[in-house]
Amino acid sequence: MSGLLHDKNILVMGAANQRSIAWSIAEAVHREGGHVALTYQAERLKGRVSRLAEELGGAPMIECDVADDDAVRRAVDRLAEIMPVLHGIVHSIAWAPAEDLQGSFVETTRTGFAQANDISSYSLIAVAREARRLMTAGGAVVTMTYAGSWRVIPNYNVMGPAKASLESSVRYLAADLGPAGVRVNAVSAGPIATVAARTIKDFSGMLDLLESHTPLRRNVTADEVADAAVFLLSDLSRAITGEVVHVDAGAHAVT
Ligand code: NAD
Ligand code: 0WE
Repeated sequence: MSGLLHDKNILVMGAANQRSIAWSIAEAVHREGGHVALTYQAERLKGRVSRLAEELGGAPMIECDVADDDAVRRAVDRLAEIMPVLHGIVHSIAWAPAEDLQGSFVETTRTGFAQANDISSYSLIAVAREARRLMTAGGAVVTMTYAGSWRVIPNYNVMGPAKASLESSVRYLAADLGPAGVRVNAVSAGPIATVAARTIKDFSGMLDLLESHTPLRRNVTADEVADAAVFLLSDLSRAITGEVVHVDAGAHAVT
């Protein structure tokens, strides 16, 4: 068997449904010969995620609410029974209160800011801290970010600073875990119509604008983002760590 991730054990966190970027990554990892374990946020998502897991030939599924350190530890304990050696982690999780993704940024609440950073940024540190005990053969951590971290995008609001914090954590984690052979990178994806994105006001207007302005004159698909994640999980990227790779049809390069 060939495949870029042949026989690699990869934990994929953040698949909620068929549109989730995490799901496209899980499919791409499977295609490349990797073994996927999926985590899901809560009981209410279990049914839907189990149908996805079936499509991968019965991938193991573990509940993990990343807001809770004990839940993260229990999830990694369960993972250890299935995958004693882990080669990769995909963190594809973000959340902020809906009321903080509209209106004036200056109205951002203390609790909204704390929650957005807790779920969307701190959780990467919590997961890396627990799961590194399974990454005894080295490995790769990949998280998902968005250009709202470094440029102002209307309504992205509190998620902007949360993604800036996430990208900075990628660099600090890369420095910390590099000596153990663990690389840490982020994919900065252009907008994709997932559940998390479609609730955003005038999302389709944004897609239309990008179609006429990006260097490639189009938007990106979750499958294209997934292929970049596979690259970052694979040995092809063995000298890349602490990096943020834009998969955005070139949007970051133009005004
Ligand atoms: P999605 O809604 O399918 O995925 C978000 C996931 O976060 C869901 O599976 C949800 O269950 C999970 N989650 C939220 N709170 C959680 C918690 N407390 N514990 C565990 N899981 C929790 O949407 P998506 O677009 O696939 O988002 C995935 C990642 O991609 C996010 O980090 C997002 O910021 C990023 N991203 C998305 C886009 C886009 O346009 N869709 C662009 C760039 C980056
Ligand atoms: O990171 C994101 C979205 C993350 C997100 C989405 C929601 C919707 C539902 C976080 N929290 C919530 N909370 C909810 O209650 N993206 C990169 C997608 C996104 O969101 C935007 C975008 C894009 C792109 C918001 C405004 C403008 C563009």
